Amino acid sequence: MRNFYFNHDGNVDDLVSLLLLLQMPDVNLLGVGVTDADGYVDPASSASRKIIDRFGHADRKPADVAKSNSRAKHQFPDAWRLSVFSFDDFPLLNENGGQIQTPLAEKPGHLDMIDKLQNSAKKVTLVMTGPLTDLARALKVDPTITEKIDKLYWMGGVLGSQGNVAAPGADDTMEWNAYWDAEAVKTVWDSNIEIVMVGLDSTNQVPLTSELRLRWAAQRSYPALDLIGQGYSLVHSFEANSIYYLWDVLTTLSSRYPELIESKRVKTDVITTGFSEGRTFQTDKGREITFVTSVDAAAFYDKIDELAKLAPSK
Ligand code: AGV
Ligand code: CA
Repeated sequence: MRNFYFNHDGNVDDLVSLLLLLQMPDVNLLGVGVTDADGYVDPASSASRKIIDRFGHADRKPADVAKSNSRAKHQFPDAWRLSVFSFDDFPLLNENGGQIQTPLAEKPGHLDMIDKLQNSAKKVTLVMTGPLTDLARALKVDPTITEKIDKLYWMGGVLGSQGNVAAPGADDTMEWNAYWDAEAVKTVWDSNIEIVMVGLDSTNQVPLTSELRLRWAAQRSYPALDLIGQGYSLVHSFEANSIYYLWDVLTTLSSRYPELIESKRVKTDVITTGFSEGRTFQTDKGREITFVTSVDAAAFYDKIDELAKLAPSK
């Protein structure tokens, strides 16, 4: 068994990532933290607890879910943050009259992360699919947690010049999770944690297409694939530049199935002020990370199906 900790921020692909992490046969998920970023934190925590109730396996599911009290430097648009209210209301997650077994953790996200890491006998794989704020705050409270982190897999950043932030005062060279709190990215980059960055450069290779939606629809007799199809039906791109990708799911599957991806070692840094706040870039003076360059998309989609079919049927 491998020990994992997951911090996400409540958009559809974050919740699908949780669902799939719960199915990995040799992954013991020690804990889940929810950041108030790309989804409102209350329905995002509630939906996470319901997913664990309905789709977790008794021998390896987390005991609770921690709500973060970290706050944005730049908050996500409400148009994106609202979808989790609908997700949390899905009938598939509310067959128990809305009762939830998995409790909320007593501590906020960053302190929960410290506890779960320090209480682990083994090193932990940390997967983060939203801003890095909770990890940056955890490092300030207890810098020794780095000894318990095997690797950090982070969905965030971009090394090409095209970002995905369309906001006044931003030059669109940055990715949203980095823009939400660029200082936090810097803090994590300044630590000695082994970082694997899944940026837009690789996630651009796995867009959400109508073929994928139909592929999941055709398999909806499997409850987890039904939930995935329903979840993604909440998100559509009506503006240029806001195509939905399987950003977080790629990050999550990379953390356990590195054979799906290719990567290289690069030196990088992050800009924390001005028009390019949140921009990650390559530089010889930067710190070394593993940067994911490409993905075997066909194998990746197959893996989603395979894991989803392992979910408890009832
Ligand atoms: O920048 C990608 C991150 C991922 O962690 N999120 C979505 C994923 O959860 C922000 C984001 C960028 N474009 C979006 C986003 C869109 N069109 N809808 C919702 N979220
Ligand atoms: Ca996310």
